[in-house]
Amino acid sequence: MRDALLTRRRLLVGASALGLAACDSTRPQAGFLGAMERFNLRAQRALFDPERLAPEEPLSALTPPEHFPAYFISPEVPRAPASWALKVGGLVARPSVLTVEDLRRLPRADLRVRHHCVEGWSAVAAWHGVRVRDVAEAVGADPRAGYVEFRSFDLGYASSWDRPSAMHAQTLLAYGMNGEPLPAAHGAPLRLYSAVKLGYKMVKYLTEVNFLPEPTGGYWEDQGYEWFAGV
Ligand SMILES: Nc1nc2c(c(=O)[nH]1)N[C@H]1C(S)=C(S)[C@@H](COP(=O)(O)O)O[C@H]1N2
Ligand SMILES: [Mo]
Repeated sequence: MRDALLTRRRLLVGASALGLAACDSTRPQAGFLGAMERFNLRAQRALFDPERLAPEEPLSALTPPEHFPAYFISPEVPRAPASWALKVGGLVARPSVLTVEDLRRLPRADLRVRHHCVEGWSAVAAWHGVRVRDVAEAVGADPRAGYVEFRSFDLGYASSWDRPSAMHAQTLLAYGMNGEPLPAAHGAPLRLYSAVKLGYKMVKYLTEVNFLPEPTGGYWEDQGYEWFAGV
C-alpha cells in the first residue's frame, strides 16, 4: 500500500514537471498537453483521500478581513436580486429551491482553513455554512451523479467538481464569514468554500448546484486551468 502510494506520488511529480516543461515550450503541443492533463487528473483523483481532514488554522492566523483579497469577474461587485434562492437539481430525487433561511436550518459547519489562489496569494478566514454532503442528502442526490456543477450570477462564472471532493466534510455552501453574514465582495448570499480545492474552484454568488453524470467545464477550466485543482 505504502509502496503503491509512493509510486503514484512519484508519477504525479513527474507529470507536473513534464507539464511545466510543455508550458514553457513555444512549439504547439496541445495534443500532448491534453494527454498530460488527463494523466495528471487520474493521478490526482487516485491520490485524493475523502476522509483526510485539512488542518484548521489557529485564530492568530486569521487574515485581517480588510486584507483578504476579493475576486469577481464582473466589473462591479455582483449583487443578488431580492428574489434570490438557490436551485438544486440534476439527478436528484427532490429538485429544490432553497433560501439562505432554508440552508440555515440544516446542520451548521464552520471552517478556518487557508485559501490558496493560483495567482500566488493565500489568506485565512473563518467560514460558516452547510456541508454540500448534507444538501446532497436533503435533495436525494443520485449515486450515478459523479459530478457536481456550481453556477453563479457573476457573469456566468461556474465550476464543475468531482463528487468525492464536493462530499468532503470540509466542503461547504457558506453563508457566513468571520462571524458575519457573507459580505457581497466575498460571494453573498452564498458561496462554495472548501479545504480541498484551489480558490478558483470555490464558486461565489451561487445560483445553482447540479448533480450530474458527467463533468462540465468552468470559467478558468475552459481557459486551460486544471479541472481537478486539488490543494
Ligand atoms: N463567481 C465567482 N466566483 C469566484 C471567482 C469569481 O471571479 N467569480 N473567483 C475565484 C477565485 S480565482 C478565487 S481565488 C476566489 C476568491 O475568493 P474571495 O474573493 O473571497 O477571496 O473566488 C473564486 N470564485
Ligand atoms: Mo484565484
